[in-house]
Amino acid sequence: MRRGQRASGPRPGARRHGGKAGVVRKDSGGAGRQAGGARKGSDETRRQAGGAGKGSDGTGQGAGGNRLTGRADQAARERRQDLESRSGQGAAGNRLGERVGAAAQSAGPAGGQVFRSGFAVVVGRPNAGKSTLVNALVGQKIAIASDRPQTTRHTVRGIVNRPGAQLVLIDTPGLHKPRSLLGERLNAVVREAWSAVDVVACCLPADERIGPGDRYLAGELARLPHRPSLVAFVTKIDLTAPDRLLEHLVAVNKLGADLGFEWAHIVPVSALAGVQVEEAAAVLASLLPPGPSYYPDGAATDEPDEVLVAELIREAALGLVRDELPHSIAVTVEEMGLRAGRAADRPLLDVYASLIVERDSQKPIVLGAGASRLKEIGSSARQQIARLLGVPVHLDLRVKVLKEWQSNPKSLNRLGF
Ligand SMILES: Nc1nc2c(ncn2[C@@H]2O[C@H](COP(=O)(O)OP(=O)(O)OP(=O)(O)O)[C@@H](O)[C@H]2O)c(=O)[nH]1
Ligand SMILES: [Mg+2]
Repeated sequence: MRRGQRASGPRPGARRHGGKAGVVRKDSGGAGRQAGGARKGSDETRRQAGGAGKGSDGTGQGAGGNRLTGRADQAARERRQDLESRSGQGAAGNRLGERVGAAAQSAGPAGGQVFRSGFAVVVGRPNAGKSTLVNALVGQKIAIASDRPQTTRHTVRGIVNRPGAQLVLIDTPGLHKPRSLLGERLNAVVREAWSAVDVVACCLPADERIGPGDRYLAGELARLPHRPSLVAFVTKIDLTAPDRLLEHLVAVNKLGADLGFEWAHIVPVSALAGVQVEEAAAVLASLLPPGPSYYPDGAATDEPDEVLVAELIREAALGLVRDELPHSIAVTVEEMGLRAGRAADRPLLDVYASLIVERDSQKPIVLGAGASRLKEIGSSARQQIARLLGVPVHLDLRVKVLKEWQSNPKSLNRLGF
């Protein structure tokens, strides 16, 4: 992937959710539809990309509100320019031409070879290593990961460019037995995401036996009417001995056979140790149909910055709380922008965010003694955000209670679920 490029975000068929600037939005609905739409062909794709670019900015912050994130370290300058443009200090520019140009550029066969492109959804039960693998495949962190189950709560698209192919990966929440309305909605997000993709990659961690959750999930995959290619990724292989891994591979193969299908590939991989990641990308790319690039080269994701920022704050919080609390935490970014009146070489990004819990009793836990835990969360998140956006950050983080939000349809809607 070319480093340093950042561009605006084409989302073929993308739907922008309304709401005020920076509030976490969920885009789950877009994924399946996007994939479905994109398969209609390049003209349609370009038309849709144009539509998404022109009229989609629900943030009210200009064209920069929804764009592709390049490598954090080298994209800093561009990001800053973009932030400046959003703060009224420059022009956002028309990136639609750039997108369509990129799509047109790679629409034809490269060097006589057929160019492949398409969508692959990454599924699996919670904690299976989906997001970590997606980050490894994309080559940068676009999705948060933690050892707390159900870390991922919306689909995240990551773009993997390889010679001769562009793969759009869709990370999903872990499919699980729901215990709340949130859980039901997360499962619906997964089912919608896999409903119209070319490939479904099912993560089955090597350090855990195939369980009822895996069988349930694989059973659903076997019955998908549009018959995507099914790939098994045996994740976290660094955690198992070779003989145990062999046993697991046999069990994965049997899982398909018992359900009447054969995996197109079974790929052992370790995203953390960087083992077989390239092979995993190659396998997915090989299963894509011929087609044009949907995103410009160098693009890594189309997550809006506000969403990435909210997720980084949630990730920092997940690392510092225990038991049931991770499930109860949501984060919204209320406002985000470069502080006015700063010297050009000393920019500062103000982020106003809320860390939301479900019960009054949870508030003091998140705060910690003398608000020490909240400070720790804020400090850790601030560093991550500054790294991602390439600009120093002032983070104003408050704790709010939104009673039983996981089970309240109105609260869930408000939070973008
Ligand atoms: N040792 C090892 N740990 C891994 C690997 N991949 C993921 N993990 C760890 O497994 C945990 C879960 O990883 P995630 O990527 O968040 O898993 P997920 O499937 O996205 O989880 P949900 O979003 O909750 O469904 C984290 O603590 C990761 O660091 C790997 O290859 N090796
Ligand atoms: Mg995840």
